[in-house]
Amino acid sequence: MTVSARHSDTTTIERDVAIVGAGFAGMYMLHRLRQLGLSAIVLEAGEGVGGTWYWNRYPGARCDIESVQYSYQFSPELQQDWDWSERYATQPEILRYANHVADRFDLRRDIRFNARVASAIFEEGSDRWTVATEDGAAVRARFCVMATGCLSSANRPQFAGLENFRGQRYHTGSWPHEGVDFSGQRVAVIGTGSSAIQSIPVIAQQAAHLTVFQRTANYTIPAHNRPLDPEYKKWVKANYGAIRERAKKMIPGIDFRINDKSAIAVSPEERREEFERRWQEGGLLFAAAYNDLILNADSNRTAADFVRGKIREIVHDPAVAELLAPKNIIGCKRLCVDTGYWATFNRPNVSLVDISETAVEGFTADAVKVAGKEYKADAVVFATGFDAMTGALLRIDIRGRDGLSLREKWADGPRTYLGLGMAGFPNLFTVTGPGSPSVLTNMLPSIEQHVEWIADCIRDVDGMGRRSIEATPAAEEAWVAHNREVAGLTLRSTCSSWYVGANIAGKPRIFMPYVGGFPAYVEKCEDVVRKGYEGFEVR
Ligand code: N01
Repeated sequence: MTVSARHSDTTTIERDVAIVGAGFAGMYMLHRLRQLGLSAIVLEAGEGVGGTWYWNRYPGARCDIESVQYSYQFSPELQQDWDWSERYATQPEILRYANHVADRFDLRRDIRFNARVASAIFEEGSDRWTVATEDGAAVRARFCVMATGCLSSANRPQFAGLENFRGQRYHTGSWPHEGVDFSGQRVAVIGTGSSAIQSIPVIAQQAAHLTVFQRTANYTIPAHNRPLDPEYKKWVKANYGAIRERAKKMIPGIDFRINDKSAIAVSPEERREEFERRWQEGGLLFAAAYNDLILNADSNRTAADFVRGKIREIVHDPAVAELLAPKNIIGCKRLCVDTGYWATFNRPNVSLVDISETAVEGFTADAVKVAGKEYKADAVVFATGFDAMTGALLRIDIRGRDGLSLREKWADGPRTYLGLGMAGFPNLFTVTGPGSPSVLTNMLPSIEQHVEWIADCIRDVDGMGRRSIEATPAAEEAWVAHNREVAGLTLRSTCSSWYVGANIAGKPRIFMPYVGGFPAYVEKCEDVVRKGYEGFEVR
C-alpha cells in the first residue's frame, strides 16, 4: 500500500469534480467518473482509504452485515476475485478490501490524503465550487460530491472534570492505529451502543478490570460468526447475480428471509420457535422474524420480551440481568450484533454501572465519578458514537447560491431532495445524505446506487449542454414532508436515538434517514430521471 505525500501546496487545481472523502462512496465515485472521462480528485482527511473502516479500529470491530453482501457489486471480476474469510468481516479485513480496491482500480493517484476539507464555496457566474482544505490547498470544480459518510463525525460529549483524568482516553471512532494493550489495566467504557457491544467482550478478556457505564440498555443479537465454508463461498460466487438482485427487492437492501406474517397473528409457540430459530441463526435477520416488529408496538413487545428472556437466561446475577434488559422498543435504536456480550457480564473482572438516573458526575486523576462514588480507571474508552448524518457535512463551511450556508439552511434540521441534492446548492451532491435510506439499509448497495445516479446525472447535464443542476425548493419541501410522514409510520421515530439526533445536545430532532425502503427509493430516483430530472432545475 502506498500513501501519497502530504498535500501542503497552496495552489488551486482545476478538476471537473471534487469529491470529499475516500471511503467506499468516494472511491467508487472517483472510479465511475473516470469511466465517464471526467477528471476528479478526492480529498481525504485520513492517511489512507476506507472511511469508517479506516478510523474505527477498536477491539472487536466488525461489520454487522454479512461480508458477502457488504461489498461492492459494480465489478463482477472484483466480486469473483475477492475472498471473504468470515461470515462477518473484521475491520482489518474490510480495510484490506478497501485498499485492494484502491490498488486494483489505481485510485490513489487522484486521492489527496491528510487533506481535511474546511470549506466548499459556490461561485456565482463561473458556476464553480472551490473546495479548500485546512492546510490551504484548494480544488476548483464544476461539481462537488460530498462522500463524507453518515457516521464519521465522532460524538465527544463534554464530561465535567475530564481534564483531571490522568489516564489514557480513547474514542472508538478514532482508535490508535497501533492498537491498545489493556493488559493489567482498569478500563472504563462509557456507552453501550454497537461499538461498545463489540468492544466490551474483547476488552474484558484483556483488562484487569472493566467497568461499563450504561445510560440506556441496548438490544443485541448474537452474530454466531464463523469462518466461511469453501463450499458456501463457491455457491455465493456462482449465484452472486441472483443474490444481489434479490437484495435490491428487499426493504433494507439485504438478501435475507423476511417473514411475511404479523407477530401477533401467530400462536405464542410458533412465535417462540421463529424467534429461537433466528436467534440461533444470528444477526440482523432477527429483526425480520415478523413483518410488523417495527410497525406495531404489541408485535414489537413479543420480540423484546424474547430477548429480555435470553438476557435473564445468560446473565447469572439477576440484578445485573435486570439492568441489562432494555425497556424500550427493539430496533428503535439500531439493533446490535455481538459475540459474547451478555455472557461478558458473568466475568468476575467486569462490572456494570447504571448511569440512567445519575449521569457521570466527573473525573478524578484516576477514576470516573458517579453519584459520589469513584470507579478507578487507568483508561477510559468513550464509545459515545457519532454526530450522525449531518455532523460531517456541517463541520465543513458549505456555502451555495447567494452565500447561503448549509449551517443556516439546516438550522432546524436537514433538508434535502432525495438525500442527493439541495435547493440553493447547485451541482453539489451528497452520497447517502439525510433523506435517503442510507443507514437503514446495507450501505454498500445504497452507496453504489447513489454514486451511479450522481455520475449519470453529471453525464446528462453535460450531454444536454447545461451548466448546472439544482433541486427546486418545491421538490425539496415535498420530499422533506414525505420523509416526515413515512418516518411517523414506524416505531423508530419514538425513541431517543442518533437517527433523530437525540444523542447530540441542541441538535434538532428530525428522523434523518428515509424509511420508505431501498426498492421504493430506487424507483423514485429512477422515475425522477425518466421525467427529465423532475424536481431539479437544469440550467
Ligand atoms: O454509537 P451509539 P456507536 N453519557 O450512538 C452513550 C454503527 N456501527 O458508535 O443510548 C453517557 O449507538 C449512548 O447512550 P444513550 C451502527 O449503525 C456499526 O456504538 O444515548 N453515555 C450509547 O449507549 C451504530 O448504531 C457497526 O443513552 C453516553 C453510546 O454512548 C452506529 O455506528 C459497529 C453519552 C453511543 O452509542 C453508532 O454506534 C459499530 C453521555 N454523555 C457501530 N453520550 C457495525 O457493525 C452517549 N452515550 C457495522
